[in-house]
Amino acid sequence: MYYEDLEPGTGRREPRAWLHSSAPVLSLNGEWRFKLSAGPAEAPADVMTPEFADDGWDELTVPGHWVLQGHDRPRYTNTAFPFPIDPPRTPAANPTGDHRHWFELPADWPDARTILRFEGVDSCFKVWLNGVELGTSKGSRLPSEFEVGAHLRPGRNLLVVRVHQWSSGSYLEDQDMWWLPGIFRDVTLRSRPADGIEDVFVHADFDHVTGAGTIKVDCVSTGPARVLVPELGLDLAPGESVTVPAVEPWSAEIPRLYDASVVTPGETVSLRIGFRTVTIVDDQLTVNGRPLFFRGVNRHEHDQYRGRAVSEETMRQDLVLMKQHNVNAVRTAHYPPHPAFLDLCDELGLWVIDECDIETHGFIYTDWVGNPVDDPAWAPMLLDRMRRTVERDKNHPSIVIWSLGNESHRGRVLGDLAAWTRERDPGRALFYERDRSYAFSDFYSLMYTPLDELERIGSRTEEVPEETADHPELEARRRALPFVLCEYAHAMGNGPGGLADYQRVFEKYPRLQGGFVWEWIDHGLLLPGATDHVYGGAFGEKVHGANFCLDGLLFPDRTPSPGLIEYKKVIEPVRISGAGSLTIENLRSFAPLDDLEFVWSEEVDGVEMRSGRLEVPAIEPGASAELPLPVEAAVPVEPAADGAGERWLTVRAVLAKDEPWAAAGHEVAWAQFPLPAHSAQPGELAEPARAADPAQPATAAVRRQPERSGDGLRLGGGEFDARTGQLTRLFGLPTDGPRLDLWRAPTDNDNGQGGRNATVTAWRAAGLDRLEHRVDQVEVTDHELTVRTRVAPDGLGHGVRTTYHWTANDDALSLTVAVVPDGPWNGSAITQPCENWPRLGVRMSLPSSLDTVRWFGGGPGEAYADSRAAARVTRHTRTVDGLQTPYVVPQENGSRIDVRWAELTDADGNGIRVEGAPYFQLTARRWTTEDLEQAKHRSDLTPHDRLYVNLDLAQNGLGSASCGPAATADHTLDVAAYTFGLTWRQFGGR
Ligand code: IPT
Repeated sequence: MYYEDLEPGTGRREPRAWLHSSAPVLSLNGEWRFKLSAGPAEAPADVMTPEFADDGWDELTVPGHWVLQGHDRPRYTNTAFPFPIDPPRTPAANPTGDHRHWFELPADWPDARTILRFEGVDSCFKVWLNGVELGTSKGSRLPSEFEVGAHLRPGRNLLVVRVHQWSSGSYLEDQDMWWLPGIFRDVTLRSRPADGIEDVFVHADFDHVTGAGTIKVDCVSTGPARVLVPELGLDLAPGESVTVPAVEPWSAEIPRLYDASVVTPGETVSLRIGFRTVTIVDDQLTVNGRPLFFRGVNRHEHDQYRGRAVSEETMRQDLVLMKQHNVNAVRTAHYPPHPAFLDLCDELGLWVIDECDIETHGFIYTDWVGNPVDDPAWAPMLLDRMRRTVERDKNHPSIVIWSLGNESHRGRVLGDLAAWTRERDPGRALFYERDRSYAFSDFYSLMYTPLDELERIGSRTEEVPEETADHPELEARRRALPFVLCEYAHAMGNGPGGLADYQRVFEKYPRLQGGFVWEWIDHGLLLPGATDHVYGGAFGEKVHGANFCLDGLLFPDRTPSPGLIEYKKVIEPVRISGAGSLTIENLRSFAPLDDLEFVWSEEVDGVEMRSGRLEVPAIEPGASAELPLPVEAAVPVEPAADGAGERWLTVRAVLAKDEPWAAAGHEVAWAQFPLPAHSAQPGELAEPARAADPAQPATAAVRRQPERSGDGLRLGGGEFDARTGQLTRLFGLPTDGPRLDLWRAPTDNDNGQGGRNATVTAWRAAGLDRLEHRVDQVEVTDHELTVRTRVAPDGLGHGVRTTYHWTANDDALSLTVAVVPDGPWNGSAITQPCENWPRLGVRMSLPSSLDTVRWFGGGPGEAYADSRAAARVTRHTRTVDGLQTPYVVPQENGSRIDVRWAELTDADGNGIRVEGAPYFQLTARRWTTEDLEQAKHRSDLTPHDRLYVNLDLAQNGLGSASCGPAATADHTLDVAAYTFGLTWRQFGGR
């Protein structure tokens, strides 16, 4: 059967470029008739005939996936094939969708050849026009064209397409994503003029030494053709090469395109040409003579409602968001995207790795036995995919690298694909990651590499891979290749942590040419009428990848997650730094900074005092300039009434004028510098001012004394249970008092991957999720209340001795918490060691009416030890609900870092103020950590009528262990003795 054989297709035309032609095109997108059968055997035999009665059939929107339109169900697997591995056979239950579409041929449709084109059908189909079979095709994310010949009639025509969800092709399409069958990209009829243009291959090189551009456009045409580039005054024959002494090159930074056309008497094809030359010089990929540096993302096509049937508007939105967040490169993981996406990349400026639609990952479960990429019988299917990729996309200047595919282990056939590609297009580099000999790749590449390994690769001291150990020549070649980290920083749930560390290592070694975060967007689906996004397992699938598809920098609705905000900061193309003076570094490869304007502001206690513009000289790519500080740092500024006089200088680089992807004023880069609080030397930078230590009350203040009354105890604004020492009221507000908290609702990265790297395993084994609190002593002295406790889990010998030390003066109630680990935290003969804690702080509850939070510290978004570059110090305000980050699967989130003080107030502006000594980390939510941990979807979180507040000294870093390394040692919260302080005050006029 055609869906199980090793033929890539039948009756199809040769692959060719995606062209913008003047010849008539009829879109066949729209409402089609649809019927799903359980398998090919159950599908109606005469469905292709015009007489067939489809009255009872449903309507289906094409392009679209039937599983997202009420037929059958989507399935998500990461690596597993959702059918038995028996290549090239398919299961009997092979959902088969028959599509019927009557369309009217316009009366003026030319009397010439016509072709029918499908941009993408998942995974295999047969097509009939007016009852006549045109052919079959496989290769879901690739185009197929058929001659319709004399079968097309004036007036009404019937197109019938039978689509099988599973085919031999499915074995090559095991990407980590939803299995979404259907005609999910456009369907068109295209008139082919007698003297028209069949194919075009643009070669436009740039000589960075002379500034000259060389252009040659190869054409396959049925009429005499000319190539016109009006702006350059060119009128060339196809295949004629001409060098223009001066052209403006194309780069992702300055995406200069020249309009061009290929003209025959019967047809005009419009092109947009970018001059650029891709070469590998020594160990670096260069374009136009400059090494590239990828600040990249891996992008799947995903829309929360429509799956991979993404609209052009969505494609543009993705690219605009990428540009706005300083992303300069995209790997089209793991298949060629809709062709319009690549036009947009040319236009807006992105470096592209265009990846072929090949991934055989599921053969991991046969130990790679039967892997198609190592079986010559599969060569036609595989080569067909590479050809269709390269031929379709060969005219995009944005594409600088072809990728043979993803995660398909090793195999001879990959060598055939590489050889064909190099021959067909010597003008681009070639990429394949999984073959550790890299024999078919111009890059050395890995995924999810830990930092220390990355350092070794940068410094060329990495170990020899097994695959090249006995092949010195291959090993020498591999060692000389540029390195690209094609996937890293797994953005699943809260995270990734460590982006700034990766960037530091990337920038240190020229061999490292950057990386691509995994991945751009969460693949959550929003089904009709639902409020929660679903992920694997929602449809009763037996084999599924659960929430492993929720690992993007965008939430499924395309709102940026904190991970994207962090990435934007870390990959800024302009670095502003300083000590004594300012240094501005242009980290771009091609563009000067003349599109940017530099502005500064000076804040005291988070309130702006002065601001202005910075005059920045021209700074060439790779160069930097030093400038004097823009403020008269010696001028004393009065502290704000509620502050300590902490001064900060903020310098921001913003767009000077509108760009196609953002308006003037859009912030590209920024930095903050602490200024001396008072009259220091002009131009001097300083450590941030520290708030007073609450444990050391100012001498002038009146120290309050504890007063007993019945079972209670009052100390300043605090009321305590005299027996337990628990705070019960805080300035009159009921509270259940701050008590030690070491637990957080595990993040996906805490959970690790299937037990690997699961920090949470050690945490749970150490009982951190079930700590009991025992009060050992409540001691009241003249001016102090001291509560000594031991916090420990049942059944284990370790715990923490925790002492709460309360004092009060004037209007302030202060607490110092001293924590000392006790017992065998480093494990025993049968328990494992627990080396770090998720968090260290206190938790308390307050009335839910305090639902506005204003704070001075890091923000506005959440931040953690290894994901805090984007937090800037100023005053921020959010509602309690606005503090939450809505991860699709609830988990720890929303922590604000370096908080000096925070005010939690009600609608009348009354409430509580809490101050750190000097800083704390703040979370406030209307549900508990336990609720967060239990919840599987956002709607599982029901607000209580209390506010749960965590005031932490620190939290463990995030890492990206959901697929990769855990937080590195410098971002872990080690099990050790700590002391921290907090002070509360009544706030407002209540
Ligand atoms: C890597 C895959 O290439 C990618 O598609 C995705 O599945 C990612 O993992 C995890 O989300 S492969 C893995 C072996 C690192």
